[in-house]
Amino acid sequence: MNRRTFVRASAATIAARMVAPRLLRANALPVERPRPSASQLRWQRDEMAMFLHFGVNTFTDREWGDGREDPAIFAPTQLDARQWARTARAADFRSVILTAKHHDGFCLWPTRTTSHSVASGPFRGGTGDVVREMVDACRAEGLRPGLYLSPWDRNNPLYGDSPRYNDLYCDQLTELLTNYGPLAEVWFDGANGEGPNGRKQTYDWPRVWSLVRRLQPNAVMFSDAGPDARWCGNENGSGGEPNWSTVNPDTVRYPGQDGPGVTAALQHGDAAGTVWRPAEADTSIRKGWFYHSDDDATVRTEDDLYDLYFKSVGRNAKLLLNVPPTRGGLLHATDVSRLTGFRDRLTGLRESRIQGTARWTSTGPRTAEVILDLGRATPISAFRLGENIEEGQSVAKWSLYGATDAEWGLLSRGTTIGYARMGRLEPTVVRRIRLVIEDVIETAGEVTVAVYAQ
Ligand code: FUL
Repeated sequence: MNRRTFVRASAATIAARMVAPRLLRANALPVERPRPSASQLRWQRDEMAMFLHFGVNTFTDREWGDGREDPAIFAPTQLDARQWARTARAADFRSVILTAKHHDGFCLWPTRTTSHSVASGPFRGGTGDVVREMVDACRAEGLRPGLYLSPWDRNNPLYGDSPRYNDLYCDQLTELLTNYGPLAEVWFDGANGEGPNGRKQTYDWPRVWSLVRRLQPNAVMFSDAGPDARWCGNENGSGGEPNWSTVNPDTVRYPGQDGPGVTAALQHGDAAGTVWRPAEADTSIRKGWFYHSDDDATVRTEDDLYDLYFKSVGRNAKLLLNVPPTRGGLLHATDVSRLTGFRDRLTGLRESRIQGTARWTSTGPRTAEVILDLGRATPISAFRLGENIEEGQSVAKWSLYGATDAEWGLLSRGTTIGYARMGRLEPTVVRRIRLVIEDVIETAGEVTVAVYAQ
């Protein structure tokens, strides 16, 4: 191996390239390892998106409306989508996803498909369009908009009449996908409740996905079953350990699928998976997804948000953090100030990065080691590892050591790295850092290592 090819001269950034012959696990691996599309890459590098749950539930204090809500109750009087977008941007979010329709069926845009929408209420005198205001605000603030259209619809009489409801659902999607410019993400859950008289709705997911692909080829489609990004298997925002961005598409075939192995497949992905489908970790800044004044005391603290970043982005997932607008139509002052504190913590982390000199050694066909000399004994409290995922994901096992003199002490160890693997440490004084890559499943690209004082 030519060492020069593998070492990046930049200070605390260490690049290692390992050659892993296909021999050992060749039969378990696809010939071509999956890699992210340009959209998936951008989606992951965004790191954080903001979720906005807003609708009739905001006014009834429910989490799941039953579809019988009077559209007149949707009456935000101070709605300012620019405040949502400004808050998101200031806190380092790169996109915002709005509930265009939740399970109650109330549409936040003036759809032609039903009168159960903003057009039937007092908002902007019946001429308003929350989706339009959200996408315009995002673009004005340099953010990319995304939309969630619940497949479960407790209002629409066609729900449960499978082909007819599927037509209607695709009509709603078509409106959203054609009238609002480019969308970063289209978000689907698998909720599939009762229809009128207990009728069961069978969704046509292949049709839905091909419609989105055709009308918004650059949008990332999220659901349990992707096709572009997958649910991480819980609603507390934690990425799996391990967390592979590859999956076997036969394990979770449609959103809402239940059964043995589904949760584990969502959380961990599959090292031998044939499809690139990274995990998105969704959670709320409050107890509920919708705003309830009773939840004002449950807003995550900045410490909690900082931890959440390590558990999601720091475990190779994308963080989708819900921050629900109030009845007035604004993000609550408490949520905004917690987000500001969180952003300050992230900035502090990035600015506390400690520079050093890297030395790389290949120790075997599937192993490598990187030593980072910080030049002086200095306290560290966090680290970040990262693979160059443009080339796929490969690291399966690693250990991180620190030393002030000749003796190495274990700081942390883990399995996958992927886009990012971060950890917080008890403040430890070290002069040198050593990352040992103990196993890879395939040729790995660059592995970067950074350490931080805070
Ligand atoms: C779930 C829904 O049932 C919840 O209300 C919420 O929207 C969550 C993000 O997705 O499927």
